[in-house]
Amino acid sequence: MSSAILSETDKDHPCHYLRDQGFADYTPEDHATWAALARRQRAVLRGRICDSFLEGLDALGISDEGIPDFRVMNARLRATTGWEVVAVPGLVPDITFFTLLAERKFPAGYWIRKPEQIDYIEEPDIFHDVFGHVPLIMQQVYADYLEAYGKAGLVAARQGTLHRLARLYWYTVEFGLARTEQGLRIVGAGIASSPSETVFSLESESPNRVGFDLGRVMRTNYRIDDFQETYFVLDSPDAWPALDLEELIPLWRELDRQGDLAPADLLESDMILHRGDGGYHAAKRDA
Ligand code: HBI
Ligand code: FE
Repeated sequence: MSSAILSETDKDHPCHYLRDQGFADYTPEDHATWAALARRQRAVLRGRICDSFLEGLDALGISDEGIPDFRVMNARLRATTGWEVVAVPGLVPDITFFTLLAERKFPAGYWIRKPEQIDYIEEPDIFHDVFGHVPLIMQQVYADYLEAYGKAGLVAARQGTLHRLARLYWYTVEFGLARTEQGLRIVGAGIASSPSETVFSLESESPNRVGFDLGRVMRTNYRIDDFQETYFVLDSPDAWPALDLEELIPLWRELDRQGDLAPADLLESDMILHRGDGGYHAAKRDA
């Protein structure tokens, strides 16, 4: 495997993080938590999520009934894009994460939040990781983007430019929007697994919505504690950027000269689809 830069004796090697999903161990309460989350999310996503996400859910058998079995999902995923979902206990180190993606393996938490944590969890659980992330991996262009992201991450880690890759992931895979003929649609898993951000990202006057630009995104800091102040918008739900290392490495050098941007900053050169009034975050600062 060309991307295998870690040996099994290295503490970050994926083998130290992989688990069995333990499908038989979920309780009826766990399945009921999934069912409640999935039903609520499907209802709010209607007319707001890109079509390929809903197609992916159905093709993978990710239902509103209960927690999906990775063995069933993986048979369909392998046959379609050559990916598989692997179970991990929580966040894995960056190098581990990139190594797995470069091998077309998506790490997903196997645990599910407790009923009292329905609306907020600190670390990604199976609902965020599987319902939010996995449907789009049935789409070839997205599957290729994630693999390229993993490979670029391994290079970025060696070059000290990890923060640029983390921003790219954040503003595309987690919080991306896309233009369609029917209007803006959600493509990001962080939005697609949150009922409140599903509505906020598309309908609030508060955040900026700016056309995606690779360099612009990799200069931009993000917030992890609240809704985003800026959402970046792909030209279409399959316009995932090509991550060519021959272009990325010089681009990172150029961005170092340009300096970073705050989450709400707008530039003359931005393609502004909506100039946010910033009302939501301003009200919170004044509170
Ligand atoms: N681990 N399980 C898991 N899931 C993630 O999304 C994840 C991770 N480790 C690192 C990470 N994300 C990000 O910091 C990288 O995109 C940079
Ligand atoms: Fe995520």
